[in-house]
Amino acid sequence: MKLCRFQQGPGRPRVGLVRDDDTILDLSAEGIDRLTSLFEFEGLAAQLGALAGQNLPRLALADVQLLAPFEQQEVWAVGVTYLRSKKARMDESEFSATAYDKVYDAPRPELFFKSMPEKVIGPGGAVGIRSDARWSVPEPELAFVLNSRGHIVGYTVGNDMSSRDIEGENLLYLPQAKIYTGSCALGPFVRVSTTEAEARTWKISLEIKRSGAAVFQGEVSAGQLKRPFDEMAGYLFRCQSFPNGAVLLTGTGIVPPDSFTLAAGDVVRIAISGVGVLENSVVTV
Ligand code: DO4
Ligand code: MG
Repeated sequence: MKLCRFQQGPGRPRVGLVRDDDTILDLSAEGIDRLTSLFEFEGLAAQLGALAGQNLPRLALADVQLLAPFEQQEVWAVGVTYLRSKKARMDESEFSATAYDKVYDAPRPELFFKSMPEKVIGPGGAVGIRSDARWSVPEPELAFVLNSRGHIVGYTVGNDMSSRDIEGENLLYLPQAKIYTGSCALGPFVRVSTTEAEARTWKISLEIKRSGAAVFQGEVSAGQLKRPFDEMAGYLFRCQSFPNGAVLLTGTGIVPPDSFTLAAGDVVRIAISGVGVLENSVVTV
């Protein structure tokens, strides 16, 4: 089952249950207009099952504007969770190579703050590359949607846009490499009621198009994520509370070759087989 947040024209954001036939059931008709509240329900699957059987207004996906699928959740990220990411970071920086090598195997993961909710780019929006960076890449990542108790209630598609030259120059520049206008995109759906075992069978793929032609394509299995899901969520909620829940990006396993950098006008398409496709254009900020 998948949930979304959407808008029609200038109307207020609404919550929808996504059906297999490219339509959505408008849950706002039942007074449900916040995903955050739904994520707090212990019996979410049963409740959504019951709602799916009701005669709710149905809208074509093509007729609505999909929004990032959450409301007030902070976005955080785990890093260096795939072998490919560890190798890429160690190659990009002699200065920080030991830190990346160590954190890959350490019990405590690398966790960093990524975005305030209001700054997140939704499906179809424009992600940013910094005008003062020379080497910019998208990072396609499986994202956990966590409720206030730290339970993984769903999964969405995430893009942890990064400036690799700034990150590689000095580890202390990480916040500047990771947090800037348009550096985080999420959506389009939240896949709920599924297990870690199932999520680990999903394929994550990235395609970057320039002037209509593919300039990079890559794929990884979410099964290659090194850390157990509860471990990553558990560290985020250690000694910190999130009254509205949180979103946690889980690291990238796809890294374009070192000769590649994004350019304004590119289109980034990230697909996760069990969730959906997040597509964004690129602008310089
Ligand atoms: O410290 C570097 C960031 C790592 C990261 O974002 C990733 O592995 O996805
Ligand atoms: Mg990342």
